[in-house]
Amino acid sequence: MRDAQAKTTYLKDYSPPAFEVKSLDLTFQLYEEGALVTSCLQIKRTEGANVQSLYLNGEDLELRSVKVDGALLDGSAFDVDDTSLTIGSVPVEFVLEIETWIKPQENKRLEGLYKSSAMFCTQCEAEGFRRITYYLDRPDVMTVFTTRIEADRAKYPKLLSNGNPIDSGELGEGRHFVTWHDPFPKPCYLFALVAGDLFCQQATFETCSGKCVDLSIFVDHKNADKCDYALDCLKRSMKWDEEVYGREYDLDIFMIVAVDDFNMGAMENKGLNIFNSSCVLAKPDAATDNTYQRIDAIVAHEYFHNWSGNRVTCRDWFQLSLKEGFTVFRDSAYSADMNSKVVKRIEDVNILRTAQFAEDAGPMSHPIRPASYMEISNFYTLTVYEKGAEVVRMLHTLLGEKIFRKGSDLYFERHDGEAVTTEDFVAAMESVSGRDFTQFKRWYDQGGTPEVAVTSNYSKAERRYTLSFKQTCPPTPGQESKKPFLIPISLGLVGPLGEDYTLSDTGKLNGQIFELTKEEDQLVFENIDNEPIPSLLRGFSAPVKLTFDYSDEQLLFLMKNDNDGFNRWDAGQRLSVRILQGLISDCQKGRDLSLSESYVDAFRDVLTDKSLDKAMVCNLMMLPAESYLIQLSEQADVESIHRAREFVRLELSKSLESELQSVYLSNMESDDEIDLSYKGMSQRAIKNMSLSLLSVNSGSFFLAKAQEQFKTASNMTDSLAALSCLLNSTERAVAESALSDFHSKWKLDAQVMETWFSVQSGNAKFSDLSSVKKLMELPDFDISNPNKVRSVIGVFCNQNLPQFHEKSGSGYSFLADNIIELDNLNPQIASRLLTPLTRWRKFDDHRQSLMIDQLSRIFDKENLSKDVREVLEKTLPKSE
Ligand code: B3K
Ligand code: ZN
Repeated sequence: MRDAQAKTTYLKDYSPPAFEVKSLDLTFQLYEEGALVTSCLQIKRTEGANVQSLYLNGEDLELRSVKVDGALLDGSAFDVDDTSLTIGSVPVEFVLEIETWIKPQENKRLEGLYKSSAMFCTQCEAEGFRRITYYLDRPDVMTVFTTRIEADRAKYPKLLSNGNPIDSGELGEGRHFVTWHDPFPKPCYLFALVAGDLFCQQATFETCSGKCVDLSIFVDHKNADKCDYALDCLKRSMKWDEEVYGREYDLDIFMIVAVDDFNMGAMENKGLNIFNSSCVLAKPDAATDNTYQRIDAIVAHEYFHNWSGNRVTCRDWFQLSLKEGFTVFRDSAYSADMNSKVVKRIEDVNILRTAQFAEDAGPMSHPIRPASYMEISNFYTLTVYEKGAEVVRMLHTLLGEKIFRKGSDLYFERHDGEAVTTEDFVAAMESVSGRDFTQFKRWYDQGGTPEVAVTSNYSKAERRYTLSFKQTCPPTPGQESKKPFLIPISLGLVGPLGEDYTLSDTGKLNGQIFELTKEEDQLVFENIDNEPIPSLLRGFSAPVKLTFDYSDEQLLFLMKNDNDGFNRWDAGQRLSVRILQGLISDCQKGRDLSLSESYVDAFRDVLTDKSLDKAMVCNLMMLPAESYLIQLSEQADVESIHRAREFVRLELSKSLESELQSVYLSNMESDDEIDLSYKGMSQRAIKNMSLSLLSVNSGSFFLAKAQEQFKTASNMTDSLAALSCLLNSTERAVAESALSDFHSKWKLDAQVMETWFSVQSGNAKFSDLSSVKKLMELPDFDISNPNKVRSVIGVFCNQNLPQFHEKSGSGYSFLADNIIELDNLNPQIASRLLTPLTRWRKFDDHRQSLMIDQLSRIFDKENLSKDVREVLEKTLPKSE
């Protein structure tokens, strides 16, 4: 409904809590028809707070009783509405007891306490705890939790919560209880409860001070053989955090639970992490190498939160990037250490540039610390996470490894047990370095992607080379003009033999880093005998768009010779973008398409360069994604973008056929035992990249090899890669039969079925909208399961771009239909799914109006959730 207004929360309105909770005792009585929650709080008014009444958050709760200091309150002593319970006049210090009845079985939002298959589980971040009981649901209210869980023993033999078990026993009538106590004060968003019939795999870890920690992974019995890898990851992360950050684990036990219905990847609840099954369960025949790497990164991420998030938490949700940006920075460094630094950097930047830059340029654009929100769930974004990590990374670059570590030590020490702000984080870095980061902090509050235009001037006579820099930042919602940022630009000057010139100190350089602080500045290099090629923003030292007018030859040179691995890749990307943009324009003008020989040769060189890391070869061979090309277009022509990119792939496939075939053959594994090391994964990656490129041309070598690989693969990476290639085959029957074989083999494995769905829905050659609709009619699909929604609808709308943007607008109305349906079930998922429609400004007038029509249709829905409403209000043209 268009009239109801959602309430906006502003950072500037923050005020500290008027009450503190000294302890919280929770009792959960779990039944098949619902759960009775009794919460007993010791409350004390904050010194100096001038407030008589106690305001508590609560949603979808049935209030049974309220007692103050043991006395039952009658209805006149409190007010209760859809979102709160206010108790009129309370003493300075008192005991509050509240009983609520909730219905986890009916909770499809997957926030608060809900049922996933046969188990009870929780998700409280950001504001889910208020769906369990009335409480001060804000992260700066921290307390010690004691949780008693009662349930039927046969159905729920495992009863878990945060901290340590301190009591357990029988209750009669087949029921039992377990009581947990968490000694570390925490905000309620870190509370967790799990009850179910679960298999448990255990291991131990000895911490640096010699403490033995029991590690447990709880999963559905059918997944008992999928726990080993995550346990290994957990041990590796625990060790890494001790070695790199000096952080030791603090409780005696650490538990992970896998659940099938989960809104995101995982959740860092204190001592009891809850994971989406797809981000924790793996065995070689059922999980791809990408899944293995994702599991490693997410297990590490959630574990690292124990310090960056739990021990030191956020004062309010505007500070979300304090824990998320920092923790992504930490997990990314961990993955880089486990695999390859350069390859990890390329992967991170690729996501940032294709997806986060698009977010920065769209209607939902916000700084990493937003100034306001209507629904905080809408701010778990690439900006807060990935750009947030880039901002921490810049501090690391500016300070260097050692001082940064001193800063993080100080931050943890200074704020242990506190709920703090991003200012506190930067202040710790200032304290240890003596630097003033006032200007740097603009990164937290100014949104949008800064642009840095670089030009050069060389005087042979004076042997002088000058680089001129100019920074700007486009307007973003609510921020018309921006002040200059502090941008660390790592650079090198590359000589004719590929060597780096020694950069003489110009007074503005800190080693290889130039700190651009003004709108315009220059660097002057003396004694330069030959005009160098600048290698700029090495390692992508700042999240900016940097332009320099390179010639094709210079890019080809850097691609081969730059000493910075990241910039070798980036030179290739710049060149590919230029070539693709030319081809897109040729498509639009109806011209014949052609590719220069030197460009194809560059790919040939990469493919046959035995000195290169194989994963690096895959990245160098990768063309910029269609979504990246859309983002770079003034007005995106999806069909031409798709055609141009497919043309390049076809030409490469034809021209490099024999090289691709020999790379494929020489990287086939002989061993039956799968090698899950980085080397093993890189070898499979280069082999499957070759097969995939060969599939574009669909020759007989490809067809034979793909079919054979599909039949004989002993691991999911190879099996899925072959299947995905077979979908490109010109013979549809071949593809159909492979899909059906795969389905028969894996139909009982939910995680594998997700990949079976997405490999189809994302393939523009194989699937159009009607095939995707058919997938949704299969019994394997379930609209209330977020993973299935993402793997079919999400993948179709975000990856199968030619079909989604098909000009009748059928893709848009399909997405709108599903959002309308999902909004009643799970608003977070509905809101997230909206993203592709919010980008309507990028497309032609015809598509723009079709997309706006669908957005308006969603807006007209009765009882629209806050989540979707906020996105629509910010996205629809203002005249609406
Ligand atoms: N902190 C959680 C995300 C919670 C999202 C709530 N809508 C996972 C993570 O970033 O580790
Ligand atoms: Zn996180």
